[in-house]
Parts: sequence; structure tokens; C-alpha cells
Amino acid sequence: MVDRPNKPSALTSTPAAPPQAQIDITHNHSQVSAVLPTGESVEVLLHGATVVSWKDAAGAEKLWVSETASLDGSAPVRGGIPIVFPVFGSAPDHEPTSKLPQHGFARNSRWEFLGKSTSEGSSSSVKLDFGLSSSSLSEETQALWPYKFGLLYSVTLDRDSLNTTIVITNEGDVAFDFQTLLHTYFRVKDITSVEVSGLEDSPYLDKVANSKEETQSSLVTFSGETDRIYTPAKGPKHPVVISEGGAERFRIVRDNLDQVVVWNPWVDKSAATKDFSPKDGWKNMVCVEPGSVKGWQKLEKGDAFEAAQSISLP
Ligand code: TA6
Repeated sequence: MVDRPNKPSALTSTPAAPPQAQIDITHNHSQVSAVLPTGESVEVLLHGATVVSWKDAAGAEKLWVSETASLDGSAPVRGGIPIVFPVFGSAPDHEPTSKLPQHGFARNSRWEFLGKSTSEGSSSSVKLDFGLSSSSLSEETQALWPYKFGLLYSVTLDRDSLNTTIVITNEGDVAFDFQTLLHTYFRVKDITSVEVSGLEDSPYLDKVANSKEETQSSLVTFSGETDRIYTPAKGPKHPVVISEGGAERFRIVRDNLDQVVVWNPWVDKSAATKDFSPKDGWKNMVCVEPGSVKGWQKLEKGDAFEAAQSISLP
């Protein structure tokens, strides 16, 4: 046999696969956690498929969760990323959803963990999938909103980002109208030094002023209760950026979510909200919530609606 120059030496062992994310199902099968090899982590409750923790590689928490949040499935979680579906707020004039609780039933239902997937060969990200269908709702809830649907919610953790995607399918024979929103509670050091950009020149409804229509002239800053439904003028791909003390903290782009709700309850609303604690916790949180909440999305039989938020760290 003719020896070839530079013949590679025989492999002593197959190349090791890159280290993969560690996935655990904990708390008596009620919570799913994922930790990347580089240390970033995410925790998701099966109750509401609510992301309740997102930490960077140094272990710094990015989300705000109330110290008295119900984490046992007895109530919607006060904090993290609750999923709003099929109604945002309450809609007394919208007959099909008028009997539903505030923000709908998705955040207060038990979802199923469908599994994880990693991008081929990459250890830098992991995707966790969760499902909720009409058949898994209580009979009482199915009676309140008798439509057949499926929800697939994916949480993708990467080294400097968290993406949450929802796919809503109409599995029945009749169309239904819905609203949906990702009610993200961001953790900040001091709300009075927070600025939100990317909403300039955008119309909004000011819920603190009886839903008066306004237009945002410049950066959003906070000096009191703030509860606004923006329709960003520059469209979903234009980032909404949360900065603090002039430094960027979070950059949010959206897919198929035309509104952004900005909320801070400030002193009185925090004091009046039973599961909001500590009572001065309003200083350390801001909600920036991508959603489709102006009017109603109609989903025809067999159709699907996909939407996402992608939150990246500087
Ligand atoms: O997204 C802002 C908002 O609609 C506020 O009006 C406030 O009600 C907040 O949601 C919290 O709602 P919740 O039902 O979770 O207490």
C-alpha cells in the first residue's frame, strides 16, 4: 500500500459531541428548567407555561416575579412572562370572551411539556415546547369559550437572548376571534432611570387617562402609574429598547404582534394588588408586552396564527 504524505493518524476516538443543555423536570413535574453549558438558564412553570426565571451566565435574573406570586398553580403568576389568550384585559362588549377572566385562561391553565430540541450540533441554544388544547381545559372554561383550539408555545434560550413563540391553531369547525399578548415583567434596578425607545411618534391608548388617544413624542420615562397600549409606528421589526441610566438593558423585536403594552403599577396599584410584593417592587420592574390586542384576530377553521417576541441582551 502506498503511504500518502500527511496521512491523518487513525482517530483514537470519535470527536466528542458539543456539550448540550441540561434539561430537568422538577417540583413534582410542575416546572421545566434548562441550563446551557455556558451557565445561562430558564425556568418554566407548566402552570400557564409561565417563564418564571431567565438568568445570564453570571446568574443575574432578568425577569421580575413577585415574592408572593402563586407558583403552585392556584392563580396566574404575578411576574415572569404570563401568556395572555384569548382576550387581553376584559372585554364585556365582546360576547364570546365576555365571561372569561381578565387576560383569558391560558396563563391560568396547566400546560403540557412537549419536549426540547437543540439546534443541530450547537450547544448554544435550547428550545422547550409546551402545549395547551381546548380538550385540556376544565369543563367550566370550555363552557365559557366553546371553541376547539391548540396552542404551541416555544421558549428558546440562547446565550444572549430569549425568544418566546406562540402558535395558535383553530382545530374546530367554526372561526373564532382572539387577542394574545406576552406579558413580560422585566427586572430593572430603578424604574425612575428607565427609558423605553422605539415607540417615538407612535399612537397609544392611555389607560390611566380613560384610554385617551395620545401620540408618543419621545422616549417613554416613568414618574407615575403607566399603562399604555402602543401601536409602534415603525412596525414589529423595529426594536423596542429598555435602557437604564443610559445603558441598554433589553432589546425586543416582534413577529406578528402589532401592539406593545407598557405598564408600571407604581405605588397605589402595587399596594392594591394582593400578590404584588414587596410593595415597593414597582421600583424594580417594567412590563413591556408585545401583543395583538387592538381589535380581534379572526382565525378560520384549520388556520394557524404564529407570533413571537425575541429579547436580546446587550
Ligand atoms: O398589561 C397591563 C395590564 O393590562 C394592566 O392594566 C394591569 O391590569 C396588568 O395588566 C396586570 O393584570 P393582572 O390581571 O395580571 O393583574
